[in-house]
Amino acid sequence: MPNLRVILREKIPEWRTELRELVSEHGENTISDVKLRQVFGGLRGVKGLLCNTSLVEPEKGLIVRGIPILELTDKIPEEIFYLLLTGELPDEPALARLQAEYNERAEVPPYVWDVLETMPKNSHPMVMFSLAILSMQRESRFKIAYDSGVKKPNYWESTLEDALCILAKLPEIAAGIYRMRFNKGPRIPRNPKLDWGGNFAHMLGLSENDPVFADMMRLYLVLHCDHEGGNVSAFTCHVVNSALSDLYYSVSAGLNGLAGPLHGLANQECLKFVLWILNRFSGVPDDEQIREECWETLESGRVIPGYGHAVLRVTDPRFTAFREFGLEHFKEDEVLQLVDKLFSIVPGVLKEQGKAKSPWPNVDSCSGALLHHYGMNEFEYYTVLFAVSRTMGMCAQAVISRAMMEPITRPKSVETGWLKEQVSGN
Ligand code: AMX
Repeated sequence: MPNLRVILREKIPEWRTELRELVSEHGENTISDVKLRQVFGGLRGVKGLLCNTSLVEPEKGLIVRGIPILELTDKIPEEIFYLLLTGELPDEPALARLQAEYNERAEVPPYVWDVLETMPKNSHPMVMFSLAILSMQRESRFKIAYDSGVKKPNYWESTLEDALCILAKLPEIAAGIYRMRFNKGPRIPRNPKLDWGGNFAHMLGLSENDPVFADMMRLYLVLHCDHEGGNVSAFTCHVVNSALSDLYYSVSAGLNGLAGPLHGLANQECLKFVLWILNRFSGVPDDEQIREECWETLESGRVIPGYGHAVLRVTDPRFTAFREFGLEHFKEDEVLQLVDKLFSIVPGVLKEQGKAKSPWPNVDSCSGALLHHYGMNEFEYYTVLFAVSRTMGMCAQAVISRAMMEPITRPKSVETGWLKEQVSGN
């Protein structure tokens, strides 16, 4: 059976040659200018990072290894991880092999549960998730390999091993946190016959009454897999891993960034906003009432959650995929109906306000409505679902960075005085 390592061992030398030739022939070419305002603007638009796993086109959205995300919605997460890593979708034997590799590594060390159980009962689920991953750092194969003197060209192999070990355990850890933190009863054992996403749905304990929940979970895990290299979580993971801190350190660090309200935590804010409106009007309000509600939010200095994006300038195709899933399976759901109404009203309001560069919905605008429909009402948990999925992207990016033998990340910072000097002649 083909194996990820074999495929990567074939591809990596070609990728290295391509990059080496590019740098040796054109290393001194300028490929990006930096405007002074970008220094104060979160480096938005500054092109200085390499990432081949995915691309976010302002007018098209997420493209994974050349394939638009809307063409991947029938795939399962394992296929996506394979695609992120290798640039190809796996055939059936390769997929079976990857699933077998996950199964071999799925057992969560008992001390992880001990760590989680001693945490304060009101700890945020993202803290628990990040800490659970960090607590397993002693398992790192990269650390062992590095300490035993493995050479730089081979770092990617033990990084891949760490990636597989982490990913294999995430569904059980994440589901265990859900059940522990929200008093859902004992943990549900893993079923090795199920796929990664199906198992996660099963261990959460929400799929028994409706098998469509597992399909929704697979879709969720596929849609959130990666979003190029410069977003907060991916970039954080990249920087930490570039210091050769292993993936347990780096993924945990990346997830701490994902936990921010402007990044992955936004999905919990979105559903709160929708439920708050529903509660206030005892149902779905009319268009005028929604418009007023949006203006009230803006005038009080708050953002409308689920709208706007740092890169995208169109409706996020991932929003489209979730909306279509919801409309296909439960179009009578009030929460979904309100999400849909907001979609027809918020962009007009944001355009009229004129601040947001994109008035269109992002992925978080709809995902909560789907989770809520299936009885997952614990908003605080939503970012953990995002995190399970996004770990695929962070891990794939790290394996490739190590394969490309990238050095430690260290951009140059400057002082305000230097900036003044630069512009003083203009
Ligand atoms: N509601 C109100 N104002 C908004 C807005 C929104 N949804 N989106 C952007 N703006 C405002 C910004 O706050 C900023 O105002 P300021 O000049 O007073 O600070 C101005 O418009 C310009 O911002 P921008 O360049 O369009 O966006 P950005 O790249 O700085 O930020 C994002 C992008 C996503 C943080 C922002 O659109 C936002 O806060 N949206 C709401 C929260 C959200 O949905 N986050 C999820 C993002 C996706 C993810 O990572 N999960």
